[in-house]
Amino acid sequence: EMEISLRAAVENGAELELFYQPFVEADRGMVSGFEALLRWRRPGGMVSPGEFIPIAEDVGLMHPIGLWVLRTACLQAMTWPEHLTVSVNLSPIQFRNVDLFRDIRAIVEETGIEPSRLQLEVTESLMLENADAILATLTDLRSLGIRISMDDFGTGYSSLGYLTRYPFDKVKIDQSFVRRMEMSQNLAVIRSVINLSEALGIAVIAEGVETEEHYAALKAEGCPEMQGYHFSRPVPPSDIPAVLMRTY
Ligand code: G
Ligand code: G
Ligand code: NA
Ligand code: MN
Repeated sequence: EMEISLRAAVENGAELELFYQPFVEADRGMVSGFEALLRWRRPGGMVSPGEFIPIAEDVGLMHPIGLWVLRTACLQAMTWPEHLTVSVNLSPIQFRNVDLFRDIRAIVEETGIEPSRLQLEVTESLMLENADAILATLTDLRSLGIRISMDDFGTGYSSLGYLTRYPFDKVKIDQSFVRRMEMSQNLAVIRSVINLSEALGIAVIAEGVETEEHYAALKAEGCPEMQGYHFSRPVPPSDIPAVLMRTY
């Protein structure tokens, strides 16, 4: 049942929306970019992507949805000040489509987005797929100037190895470490990811920053960029100007 209405939502495009959650640069306390997060507004209410993305993946709808997200996010970013980046999540399923690279390149050209403003977020589960093909696609995307982020870092099976074997520009420290950073084990992981990314020349951002205390503690650890409810929840595009007015 959800499959049929999801198919209709993709075809008429009317019920899908993107919300945006800011990244904050710790030094200046200013917004550096936004992550696009998909929302499905059905007549009965909002459905979480956690619920419908697995279905979209199962029924072959993830590729068209993913391209809609990318095109919409790039067009939106074209209305922002030019220093702001836009981040888009990619499902591992999208990498099974041999046209993925060409489709992304076409959207970059068609929307006119400066490729270095575009970040694509992939999760560690992607690295469990066909490694050579994934590596080739990520390398092709980077050759256009697009940035690649590893999302939810530290939750996977072989996180450290992936960082050296695949061409990432940024790692996103998973929310689970930040949420309970009072525990010395979590703090140790956060510290080592910050040090490691520095040593490897990779950018780093902490996700799930919900409190002033966590913001201050992460700044003290030298974490350069952060994201979380402390700064802003994901907001509709109409709220972006207000978010840009704030400093933290
Ligand atoms: O926004 P929210 O916390 O409800 O997102 C739940 C999950 O859905 C997160 O894991 C998030 O990464 C994922 N998600 C949100 N938007 C997209 C999207 O456009 N594409 C993909 N592949 N995943 C998304
Ligand atoms: O998998 P990914 O990291 O893309 O998931 C992003 C999801 O995390 C979004 O759905 C977003 O709503 C949620 N999120 C973002 N910041 C916070 C936060 O500070 N606390 C919690 N609990 N969730 C957050
Ligand atoms: Na993400
Ligand atoms: Mn994440």
